[in-house]
Amino acid sequence: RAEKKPTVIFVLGGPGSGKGTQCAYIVEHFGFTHFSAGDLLRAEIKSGSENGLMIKSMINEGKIVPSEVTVKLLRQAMEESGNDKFLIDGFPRNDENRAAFEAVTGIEPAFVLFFDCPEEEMERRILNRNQERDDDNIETIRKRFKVFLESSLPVVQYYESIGKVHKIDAARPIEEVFESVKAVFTSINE
Ligand code: UP5
Ligand code: MG
Repeated sequence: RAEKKPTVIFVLGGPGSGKGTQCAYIVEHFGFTHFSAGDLLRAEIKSGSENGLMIKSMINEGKIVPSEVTVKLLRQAMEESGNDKFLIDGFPRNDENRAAFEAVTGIEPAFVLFFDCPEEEMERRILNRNQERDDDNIETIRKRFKVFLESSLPVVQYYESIGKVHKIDAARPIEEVFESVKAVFTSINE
């Protein structure tokens, strides 16, 4: 039985680059279901699962949670959603994440959106956010930036090397960034 694979778009970019903000707009305009890997992990902590403490300490250190945990949460969320078009935000964060998702789901992304933003601007945004996230303190923010440069940018570079990245200048006002995002989705649908 040939089952049609869902469409997946990975939404990548540094901490505070605007991934969640832009995904909310994409959902409104283009009918995707949005899953933030970070949000799923934070929900897992709140649920009191046996992995909760491990996840909490990794997030507080800005470290990348083991793929088996994150991929399982993403796969469950996708299965339960009833949709077949997904924005996966903040994942994959390293090469191991990327390989594990592909091995478990058999899905390769249709394309990757990459929000490019200078670190000073991302830091400013996170410090102004006030969402009471445990990792929004300056020490953890610096660790998140370091992990992003060392482990996550190489994933973006990999997808660039196979021609799948749409790079967006994310250092502009929210509406302007979304105009560029919209142009990508509109050109894909034609
Ligand atoms: N804002 C947004 N766009 C703006 C704009 N154009 N101009 C001005 N302001 C703008 O935006 C951040 C703030 O900036 C908001 O206040 C917004 O209003 C404003 P947001 O859209 O929230 O940015 P986002 O890129 O989503 O930032 P976030 O902090 O969520 O990114 P991270 O990648 O750091 O966080 P995430 O939740 O993905 O991951 C957190 C941690 O979970 C990781 O550090 C890691 O420890 C763990 N994790 C894993 O281990 N594995 C995973 O797969 C995923 C996460
Ligand atoms: Mg986010």
